[in-house]
Amino acid sequence: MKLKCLSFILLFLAGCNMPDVKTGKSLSYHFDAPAKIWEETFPLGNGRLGLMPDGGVETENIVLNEISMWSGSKQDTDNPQAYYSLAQIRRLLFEGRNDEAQELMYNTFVCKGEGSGQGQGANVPYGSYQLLGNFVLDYDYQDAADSISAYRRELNLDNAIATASFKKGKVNYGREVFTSFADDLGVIRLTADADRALNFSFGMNRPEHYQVTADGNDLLMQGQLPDGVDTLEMKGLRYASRVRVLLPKGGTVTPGDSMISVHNASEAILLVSMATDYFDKDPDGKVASLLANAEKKDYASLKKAHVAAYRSLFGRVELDLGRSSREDLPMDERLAAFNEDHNDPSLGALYFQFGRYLLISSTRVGLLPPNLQGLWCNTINTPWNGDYHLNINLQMNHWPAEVTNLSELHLPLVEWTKKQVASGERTAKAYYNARGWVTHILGNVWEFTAPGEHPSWGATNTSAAWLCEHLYMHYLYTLDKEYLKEVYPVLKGASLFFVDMLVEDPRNKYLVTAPTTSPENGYKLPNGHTAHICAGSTMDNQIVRELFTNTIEAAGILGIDSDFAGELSAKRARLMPTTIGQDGRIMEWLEPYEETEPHHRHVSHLYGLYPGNEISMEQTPELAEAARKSLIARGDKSTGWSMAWKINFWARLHDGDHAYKLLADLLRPCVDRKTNMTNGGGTYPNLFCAHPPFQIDGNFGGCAGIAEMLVQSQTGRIELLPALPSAWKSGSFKGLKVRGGGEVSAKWSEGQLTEAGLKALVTDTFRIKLPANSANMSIKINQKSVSLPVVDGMLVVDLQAGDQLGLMF
Ligand code: FUC
Repeated sequence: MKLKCLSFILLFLAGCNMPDVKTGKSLSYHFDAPAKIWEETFPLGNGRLGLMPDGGVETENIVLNEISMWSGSKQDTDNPQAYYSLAQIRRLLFEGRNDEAQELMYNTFVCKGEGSGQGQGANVPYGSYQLLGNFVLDYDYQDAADSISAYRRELNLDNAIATASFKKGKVNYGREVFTSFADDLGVIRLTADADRALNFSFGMNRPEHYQVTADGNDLLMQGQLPDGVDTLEMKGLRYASRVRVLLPKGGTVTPGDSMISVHNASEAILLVSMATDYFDKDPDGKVASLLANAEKKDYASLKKAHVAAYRSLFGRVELDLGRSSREDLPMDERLAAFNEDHNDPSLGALYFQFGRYLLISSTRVGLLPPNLQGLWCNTINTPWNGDYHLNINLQMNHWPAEVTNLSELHLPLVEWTKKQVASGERTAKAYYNARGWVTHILGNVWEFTAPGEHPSWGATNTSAAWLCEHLYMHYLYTLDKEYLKEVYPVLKGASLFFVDMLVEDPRNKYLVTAPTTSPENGYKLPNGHTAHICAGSTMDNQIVRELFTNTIEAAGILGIDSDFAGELSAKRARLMPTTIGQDGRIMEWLEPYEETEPHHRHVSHLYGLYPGNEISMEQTPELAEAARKSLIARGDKSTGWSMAWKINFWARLHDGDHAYKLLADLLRPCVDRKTNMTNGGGTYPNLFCAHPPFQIDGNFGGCAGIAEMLVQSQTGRIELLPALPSAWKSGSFKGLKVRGGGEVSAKWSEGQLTEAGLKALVTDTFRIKLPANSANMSIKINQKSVSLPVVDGMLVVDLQAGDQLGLMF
C-alpha cells in the first residue's frame, strides 16, 4: 500500500514537471524521406572539406566542397584615375548635389575591370567560390521491386555525423557520413544486414573543367579552373579529389573508365580526399597522402578520432531550454508547426547549437574564414560569388565566435584581414591618396580591396574598420597581449587611412567620410532625385569612432604610440555624434533625408547598438529609445540576415519577447512544401538561413542573437539573462564567454535566475549586475563561502585565472 502511494506521488510530481517538457539536450534533427532539394541535405564540414549527402535510395548525390575552391586570380583592380575625381565628388556632395556626385563616380570611383562581374564572377578575375564536384552513388538492389520502409535520415550535432537508414524488402541498409576533423577527409560507411546485399557503383562529376579516371581501385577527379584573364586556357586553381573504397567484410571492386563498381559486399567504407593548390602546391600528392594515412585505420578508429576532435570544440557550451514533443517531427514539419505556434523551446536551443556546429564545420585555424555560404555550395557561380561581403555579411559570420566559446575560429578572419592590408594600402593611395589601408564592400581570396563596380553599393569604405572591430573583440575576450601586439599595426593602418581621408564638411564643420554610403540604402534629395552616395553616414561615424577608440586603447595597453593616439582622439572629437532626428529615430545620414525604402534590410545606423556599444539601455537611454523607434519603423520581416541582426538589436534593448518574435520570423519555413519554391526570408528545411537564396550569415547572426539574449558584457559588466523571452521559462546554459576572459553559466526557473557561475580564464576584475532577487544570495569562490560588497546592484570581484565564482539566489 505504502509503495503504491509513493509511486503515485512520484508519478504526480513527474507529471507536474512536464506537460510535454523534458530536460536534457536534443542535438539532432531528421527527415523521413531523401532530400528533394539541395537545401534539404545535411551540411557536413571539417573547416576545409564539405560533404552534403541527399540520402537518395536509388541514386545518392553528395555535393563535395573545399573551402579554397575559387576561380579567378590576383589582379590589380585599382583605377589609377580615381583620385583625380575625388575633389570634384566631394565638392558636389558639400553643395548638396549628391546625385551628380554619384553620377561622376560611375565612371571614376569604381574598380578597374569587371569587378565582381555583377555577382556572376566565375569567369572574370574576381572569381567565384564553387563546388568541387558531385560524388554520385548508384545503388543496385537485388530485388528492385521491394518496397522501402522505415526511412530516416538524421544529422547529429553532438558527433557531426549524418546517418540514413531504411529497409528495402527484408534488408536493412545504413549509411553514415562525416568529414573527419582528425584525418581530414570525407568518410562514408554503407552497410546492409544481409550478405552480399550491397551492390553499387560510384562516380564523380562537376559542371565543367574536370576529368575523371580510375586509378587502380581509386577514382580520381582532377582539373584546373579559369583565372579569369585567359579565357581559352585554364590557368587558375588546380584541384584533385580521390576516392578509395575499402570492403572490410568482402566483396569485389571493379574499376571502369570513369566509375567504379562494388559487388556482393555487406559493408563498404569510402574515403573521399580533396585538395586544391591554394594552400598546397601539390594537391595530387596531398589527396594521396591523406588517403594513405586514413586507410591504415579501421572505421571505428576513424570515427572515434573524428568525434573526439569535433567535441573538443562543440562540447564547450551547453544550452537547455526544455524539451518538446515536436522533436519527433521531421524538421520541415517541425518548422511548419513552429510557424503556427512558437512553443517549441528546444528548437531555439537546437538552432543555437546548429550555428556553432556550422562555424566549427566551415572554418579552421590556418585556413579561410566562412564565406557567404560557409563552405557549402552546389553550383559554379555561387550567388554573389559566395564571396566575403563586408558591409555586414562576413562580420556577421563571426558574431558567435567569441561569445559561444569558439574564440580560435575568429583567427582565420584575423589572418584574412591581415592579408588584405598590402592591397588595401595600394587602394587607399589610388582612390584617396591616403596612408593606411582601406577595403570596400567586396572581398575574395585574391585580395580584392577596390570599390565595387557600382557606387550605389560598392563605395562603402569603412569595411576595414569594421573588420578591425573583430580583431579587437578577440583581444577583449582573451586579454592576450601578444596577440594584440601582432594585430595592432592592422588597427593602426586602418585608423591612419581615416586620419588622411576624413575631410571637413564645410556645412557643419564635422569631419566626414566622403564619398560613402549607408549600406545599401538610398534616400530622396530635395530635388526629387534619389541617391545612395553621401558624406559621413551615421554608420561610418560610429565605426570610425569605435576604431579610433580601440586603437587608442590598444596603444595604451601596449604602451606605444601616444602621439598617434592623441591625434586620433582629436579627430574623434570632430565626428558627428549619433543624433536623434525630428521623428525621434536615429538619423541614418547627416542630413534628415527620407529613405527610399523605409523597410530596407540594412539597419546600418544602429551599428552602435549592435555589434557596437555606443548605444545602450544603461548609458544612453535616449539613444536606445530612438533606436527602438528606428527598429519599429524598419519593421521585423526582411531578408534572413536582417532578421538575425534584429534579434541582436532587440536583445540589446532588453526586449526578450521581441527578440524571440524575430527568431520566429527567422525560422519561418521559406520553402513551399508542395512546389519546393522559395518564398521570402526565413529558413530552409535543413535549417540553412534563406536570404533567399541560402546565405549562412543569418544562421550565425541568429546563433549570436540567442547568446545575446542570455548574456551580455559590452558595457563593462556581465549581465545574465538580459533579454530572456517569456517562452523560455526555465533553462540553463554553461560555457558562454564574456569580455574580460570569463566563462559563465546560469540556471533559471519561471524566468528568475536561480544560479550563476563565472570561471576566470585570466586574472581580472569582473563586474556582475545582480538580479532583483539577490537579497539572500550566497556567494562561493572555489566552493568556499565568501561575502563580497555589492555596490549599486553590482558585484565586483577580483578573480585569479582558474578561480570559479558561484552565486545562488
Ligand atoms: C549585401 C546585402 C545583400 C546580400 C549580399 C550578399 O550586399 O545587401 O542583401 O546579402 O550582401
